[in-house]
Amino acid sequence: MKEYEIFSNLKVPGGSKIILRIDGRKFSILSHHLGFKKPYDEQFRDFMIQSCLDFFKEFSPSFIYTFSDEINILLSEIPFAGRIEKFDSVFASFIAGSFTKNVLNAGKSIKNPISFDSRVIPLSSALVIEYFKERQNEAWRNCINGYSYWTLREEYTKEESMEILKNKKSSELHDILFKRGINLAELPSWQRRGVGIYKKEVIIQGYNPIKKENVKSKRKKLLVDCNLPIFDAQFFSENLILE
Ligand SMILES: Nc1nc2c(ncn2[C@@H]2O[C@H](COP(=O)(O)OP(=O)(O)OP(=O)(O)O)[C@@H](O)[C@H]2O)c(=O)[nH]1
Ligand SMILES: [Mg+2]
Repeated sequence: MKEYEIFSNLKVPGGSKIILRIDGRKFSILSHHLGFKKPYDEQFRDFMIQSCLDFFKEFSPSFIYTFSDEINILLSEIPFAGRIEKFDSVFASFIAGSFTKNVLNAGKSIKNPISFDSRVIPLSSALVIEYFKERQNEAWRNCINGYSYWTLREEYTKEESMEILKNKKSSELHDILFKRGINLAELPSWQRRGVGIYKKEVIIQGYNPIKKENVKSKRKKLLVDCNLPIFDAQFFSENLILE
């Protein structure tokens, strides 16, 4: 029957960088059941971050970027001999298992099993930076739309809010929110720009007892960065993400 396993030889192209995008399935319903605050909930964010950290410890990727219910992962090497079936199944189920563990450990109960979808995106190094810039733009759009909708819902029904928001430019949304006391530019960075998980070089102060002198050395420390800059080439080169 092996000849019927027709997708098992589907592999990522050699020589390209591999990004995974893993996205929560029906998380609008899950968030409602778990009673997360709208549009942003710190505990939900922390569950997503913990899943990213679990992934980092298990698979040592180069970079993870998360916002809302999605996780973008730049792999540092190609596991499973590059087999797409393995990537999509193992990584998505790993995140679903981790996320479920995080929810249960926090003392919450779940009605239905949690799942994530997964896609594999092969890119050249130059396009990797473009990819993360695009996802960060999506995080920002998500932030504007989320605040606009949930702020209007305090005064209007679902249908009325959607009608008001239809075809509005982002400057008009800024105005709607500003009039109601929300300045988008002052929202926490993790809501506007998402969260990065990566290893950052830090300088460690030590003491050499033989030479009897203070010494400085470089170490890489895993960082959960909730204060990301707007992504540009400098961010990726400074943090050696594409090395
Ligand atoms: N309350 C709350 N909900 C959140 C938060 N972050 C993400 N979500 C929910 O996650 C959803 C993510 O969007 P989508 O991935 O398009 O929606 P989905 O319901 O997961 O749909 P599929 O991915 O197509 O299965 C948002 O619409 C929110 O409902 C949060 O901080 N608080
Ligand atoms: Mg989703």
